[in-house]
Amino acid sequence: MRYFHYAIGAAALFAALPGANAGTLEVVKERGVVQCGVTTGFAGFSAPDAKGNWTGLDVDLCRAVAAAALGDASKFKAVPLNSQQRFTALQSGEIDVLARNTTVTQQRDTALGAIHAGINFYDGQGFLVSRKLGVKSAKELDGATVCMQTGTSNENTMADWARANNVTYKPVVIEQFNEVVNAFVAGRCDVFSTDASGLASIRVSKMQNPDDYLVLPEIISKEPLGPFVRQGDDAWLNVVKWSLTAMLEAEELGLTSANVDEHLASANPNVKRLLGVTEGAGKNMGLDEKWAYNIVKQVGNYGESFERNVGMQSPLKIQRGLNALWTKGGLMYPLPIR
Ligand SMILES: N[C@@H](CCC(=O)N[C@@H](CS)C(=O)NCC(=O)O)C(=O)O
Repeated sequence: MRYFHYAIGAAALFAALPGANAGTLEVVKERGVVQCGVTTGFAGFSAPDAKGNWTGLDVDLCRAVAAAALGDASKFKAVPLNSQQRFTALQSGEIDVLARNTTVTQQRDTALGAIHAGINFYDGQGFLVSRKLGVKSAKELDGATVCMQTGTSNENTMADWARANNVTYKPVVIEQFNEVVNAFVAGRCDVFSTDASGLASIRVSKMQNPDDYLVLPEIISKEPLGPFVRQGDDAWLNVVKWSLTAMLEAEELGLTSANVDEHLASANPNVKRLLGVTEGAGKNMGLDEKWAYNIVKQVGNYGESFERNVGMQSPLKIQRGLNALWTKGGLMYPLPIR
């Protein structure tokens, strides 16, 4: 609970300084680098590779923002943050954007002084168990010990679900991600509970034998994950929001990193506006007219990013599901760029 009081205190402090939150785009342009808050290492979403380069679905959002604001997707710095540290890092100005499997909740969007800039992954909370436990459904979890990470929405969701379903459990809540994983592997808890995407990631990247573990079929909540910025800086909020939109719109229009150059000659007015052939969208945000072209060319569209990082081309093998475009039965509905 101390975390929330401290965080709200920091938010109130920021609100007390007029204009203290404005001008992130100018600061970023001046600095030449986007400071992007990510996890301490969460395969598929944000993790360093063997060479220390950060990759993942969330990292692609950092890259897209850097491409839009600075014309170069490599001009971002990944700032690793655990679940507990992330909002204070945003409030203190240590990062410009938080792009880190963070659930959009009313409290975070209000009292915490943060504001979400879209949804880049629709998720829900689930359970990971060792097959040895012999459990096939969450309904059999009565009396279980449940590992969770401090400062996540997962703690509250678990408590609500258990109460509603008359399940008793013992929480084991640990601050550092690797320590929660180790506690689970060592059998200090029967269950690991977090976002289903996180469980898929933990299972394939952290368990020595992924097949010894099972993600239970129940999803107990809505966990819409998205990037956050500070409240009170609409210009910067727009840069992040429309960078994500551009990745989705590119997918809807069939533009990829491989074919975007051919599409510069397209007669489709939506393509022309997105790629800056028809000017305006860039100027509207104080960005170069090639802002979205640079995103698509250097990062790719949302579908490319999804498949390469968490989808069928990745070890996680997550289906598009809710994260498919609205034209394909999913929830991804990019707002019009015009
Ligand atoms: N979506 C949830 C959970 C996000 C979260 O922080 N998950 C943990 C996994 S248990 C994580 O990413 N840990 C990585 C780290 O702390 O570096 C939230 O926003 O609270």
